[in-house]
Parts: sequence; C-alpha cells; structure tokens
Amino acid sequence: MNESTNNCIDINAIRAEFPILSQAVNGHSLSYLDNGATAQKPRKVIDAINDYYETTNSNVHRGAHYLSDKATQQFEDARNTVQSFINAEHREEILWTRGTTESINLVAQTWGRANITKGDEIIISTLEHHSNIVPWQLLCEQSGATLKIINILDNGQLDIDHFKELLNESTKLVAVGHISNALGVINPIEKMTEMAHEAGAVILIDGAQATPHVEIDVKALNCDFYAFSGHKMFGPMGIGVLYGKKQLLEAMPPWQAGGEMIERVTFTKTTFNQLPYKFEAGTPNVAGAIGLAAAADYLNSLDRKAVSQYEDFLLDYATAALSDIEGLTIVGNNCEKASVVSFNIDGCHSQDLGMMLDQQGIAVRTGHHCTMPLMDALGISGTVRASFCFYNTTEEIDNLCKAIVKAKSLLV
Ligand code: C6P
Repeated sequence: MNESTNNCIDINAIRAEFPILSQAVNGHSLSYLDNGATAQKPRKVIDAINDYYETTNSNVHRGAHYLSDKATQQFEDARNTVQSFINAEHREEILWTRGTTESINLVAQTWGRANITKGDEIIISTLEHHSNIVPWQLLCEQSGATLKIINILDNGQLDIDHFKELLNESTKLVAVGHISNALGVINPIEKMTEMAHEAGAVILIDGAQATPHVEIDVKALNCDFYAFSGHKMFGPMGIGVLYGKKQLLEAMPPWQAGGEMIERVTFTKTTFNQLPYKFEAGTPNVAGAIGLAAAADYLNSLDRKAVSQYEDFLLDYATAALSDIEGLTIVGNNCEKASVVSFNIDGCHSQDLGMMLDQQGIAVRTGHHCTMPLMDALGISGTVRASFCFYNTTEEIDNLCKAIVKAKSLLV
C-alpha cells in the first residue's frame, strides 16, 4: 500500500486542508514530522476560531445580551462535542483546562490532596512525560505517599508483570500514559485499568499523544480520569480537557478559585457551583474550546479506520527506511506503536542532527522529549524523534532519510 494505492485516504485533499504544510523552509518544501510536539491545524479549525472572534466574541455565562448568549451556547455546544468525541456518559464530566499538564495537576491537587495520605502508593511508569511525573512527586512530598515506577522491557514496552507486582492494597492511584510521546509505544491501558480497579485503585490516563491517533471511548475503557490537549489533536493551544467520572468529580474539592466556580460568596463563607463549573475558575478560553470542538468534528469527518491504517503504513515505511541507514538505532521497536520513530545515529548528537535536518526543511524534535527519567533508564541523553500523522507522505520520509545520510556524512 502507498498513498496512491490507498484509496481510503485522499492525501492531496487532506494536505490541501492544512495551509501551513505548503510552505518552503530553508529553501526546501517543508516536511513537518513533529506532530508529537503539536499538530498542524486544518482550515476548519482556523475558520472556527476566526469566525468566533469576528461574529461572536463575548464573555460566557455572564451577560444579558445577544453576543454573550451566543458565545455561551457555542462554548457549551463545544463541551457536548467533546463529550461525544470521547463517549463520556455525562456532559458535566468534561472539564476545560489549559491542556494535559493542567488536567493532571488538577487531579493531583484536588482528588490527590483529598484522598492520598502517608503510607499510600501512587504508580506511574518509566515512559511518562514530566507532566505525569512531577505533579505526583509534589503530591507525594506534600502527603508522605510513595511513588512507584513500572519498569520497561528492552523494546520500550511496559513490563506488565512488574506492574502486577507493584499493585497492592496501599496503591491508591495509577497514572499512566496511553501512548508514549518519546517512543510511540502504546500501553495496554484497557488491561491496566482492569488491574488497577481490581487492586482498588483509581486510574488516570494521560491521553495527550492518543487523541490524534486513536478513537477514545472512556465509557468502554472505564478509566476514572482521562487528560488530553487540544493542540496535539489539530485544535488550538491553551485548551485541553480533563474527563473525570461524575461521582469522583462531585466528591473532589475545588482547585483554583474565583469567577465561574462559585455559587455564593460572602466574606465568611463561599459555596461552590455545580459540575463542571466548580473546576472552571475565571474567564475560560472560549475560542479555544470552540476550536477544539472543530478539531474533534474534523477528525470525526475522516474515516478513522483508514487514517489509522495509513499511519501504521507510514510507521512501517519509516521503520524500514530508517533501519537501512548504517549506524542508526531505533529506540523503542518491535512492539505496538503509534506513528513515531525515535532514533540515534552513532557518533552524532541528536541536537546537531536536528539542526542539519532543519536546514533541509525537515522539522523533527530532538533531545529528552520531557522524559528525562526514561532517557536515564535507556542510558541515553536523547533521541531524534520523527512523529507522523495522516497528512504526512512517504516522500517526506524519503526526504528525511536523504537528509540524515547527508547530515551524517558531514557530522561523523
Ligand atoms: N508532549 C512532546 O513534544 P501539554 O504541554 O500540557 O499540552 O502536554 C504535555 C504532555 C503530557 N503528556 C504527554 C504524553 C505529552 O506528550 C505531552 C506533551 C510534547 O512530546 C511537548 S513536551
């Protein structure tokens, strides 16, 4: 299969929807292979944001006027769109945040402070992004709880037997990524959710890297919390979502205070708004929510199965092509993976390589990918990461390989 024989995906039509992709960078046509850092935005998302500012902009839930009502309607419709995008049971289970990082911090500082005490254990994994490590470290410091870490196997996969060993009656929370940002490894979160629940623990899934690639069904998954960012799934930056089961969110104390999260304020006591507003202090990112909903609509308008097949094809194509380059080692291989290839080249520093690829119009990420403990566990300082999505092509992968060979000849 290639782009032309894969008749489920019209790659030219898809690329035409992403205006940024058609530009030249450093005299070469852009090959944007940094989708793990942030994905580009389709016209539909850009138009939704422009249209909001051109026709609707107003503060929500407050005004007694036409524009405020219209903005409130669009903002709450966006919540409904996200609810159905991840198949949540209740619309109040969708909380707007600034992104995955804020979603995880919210859980750590509300559910965590209310439920975690000295002697409790929180389990995370070696694969985690710093955003799913540091909030739990802080919580452990504040509460006297202990952080336990699931090991990885040589191929980058989580060691599920080790996870089983770590679970015990002191485990109160498991916080694990759905897809590793640094290596692309897909974790068996269905099984891990069942295992966490059997041990009596709550589970939070960091879905930052999953929502652009995988269809999410939080009801079927039965996870307790699911966190993700708009910008990684073709929506805007500065907006994200925390999904939480209603009964858990209802029992959680508020976090940030002020604005929409109150019911009644006196100088002696404040009572709090109902869900989801209890967790949405201050003027929200209305345009961001509308843009995120437009991104969810855009993804839903695609044949997600065909897209996923095509991304698997790109992964296989890139893995084979990169493996042919002498001295190149792929980090995290031979396991279930999203369309990410992380690699190193003997004798080249990842940053030098990244700079030389940029000179040839190729955008990749280099370094530790905000996963320093993972890099330590792998005994490396970083990698070059090429992260693909459905608008990428085999031609771009060929460009990457040619550029690596050229860079290597100058660097090694
Ligand atoms: N990873 C990357 O290049 P925010 O910044 O809150 O939108 O997302 C944080 C985050 C959390 N978890 C995972 C698995 C992630 O991949 C990220 C963001 C980017 O890999 C930027 S560091």
